[in-house]
Amino acid sequence: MQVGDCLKKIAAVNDISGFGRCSLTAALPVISALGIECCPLPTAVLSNQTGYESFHCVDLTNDLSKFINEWKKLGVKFDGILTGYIASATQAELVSGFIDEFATENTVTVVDPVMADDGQVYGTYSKSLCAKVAHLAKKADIITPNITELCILARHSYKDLLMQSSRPDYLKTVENIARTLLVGKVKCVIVTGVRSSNCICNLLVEKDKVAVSKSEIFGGSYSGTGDIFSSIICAHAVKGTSMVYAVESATRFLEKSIRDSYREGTDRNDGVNFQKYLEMLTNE
Ligand code: PXL
Repeated sequence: MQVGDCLKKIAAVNDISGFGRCSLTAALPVISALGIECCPLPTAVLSNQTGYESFHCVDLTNDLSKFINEWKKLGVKFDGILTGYIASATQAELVSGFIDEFATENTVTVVDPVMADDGQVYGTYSKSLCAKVAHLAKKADIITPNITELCILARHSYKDLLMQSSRPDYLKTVENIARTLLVGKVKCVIVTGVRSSNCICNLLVEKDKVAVSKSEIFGGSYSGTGDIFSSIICAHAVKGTSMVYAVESATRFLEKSIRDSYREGTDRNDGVNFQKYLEMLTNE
């Protein structure tokens, strides 16, 4: 490292949940393992993520601007901004303002439009919050929706899309839907968890590029995998790594973590055993 070089920084706007290995409990170790400082801007504090039968949530909407104001006083700059779970529609507006204020032309903004999974909108996401998240996604350089979130953002029927999932041109159909989101600032759409012919794919779609990273399927979906994925993507984007490599790296890391959790019989709500594999990221 040259004198004057300092560690790059990502502002991670997300909740912190005591259990579920998602949001900030995933972003902090993963981004740090990739050699980047992760600065958390917490949107809420939860006993555990909302997929469990019961949870307690302290919504930090009323404190968010105070945190942001202190960061303004510090004069901090970020190489990346990564957003995830948002606790209220008002908060989505504050996060949007945060991006306006802190994203310079050299900042990579990654919006993970957390809203839904497996065709179901999360219980804590109202219609107006989903609309605000869709608006926030327009401010990103990179977005990382799962299939359900892709359908919400592109106003496409999830049911219709799922009915086509056994067709040979399914990935092409998903690609075409993702392409409709390449507007304005958005240069890259990465659709996660696309099930196609006995494997699960992450599909990278850019103006002149498409790439697929395939992975074996182990069980159903696990909490936090989207957060681990977007954290790896944001860290690599900040490092200037090619997105094709970044998606492949995130896919391999998650495949190992998910396989380990599946073999152990981990409950889906508890997230995946990613801790054992962080070394894969520190060596990158
Ligand atoms: O991983 C997405 C996520 C993040 N944060 C909280 C959640 C979820 C998904 O359920 O409940 C609190």
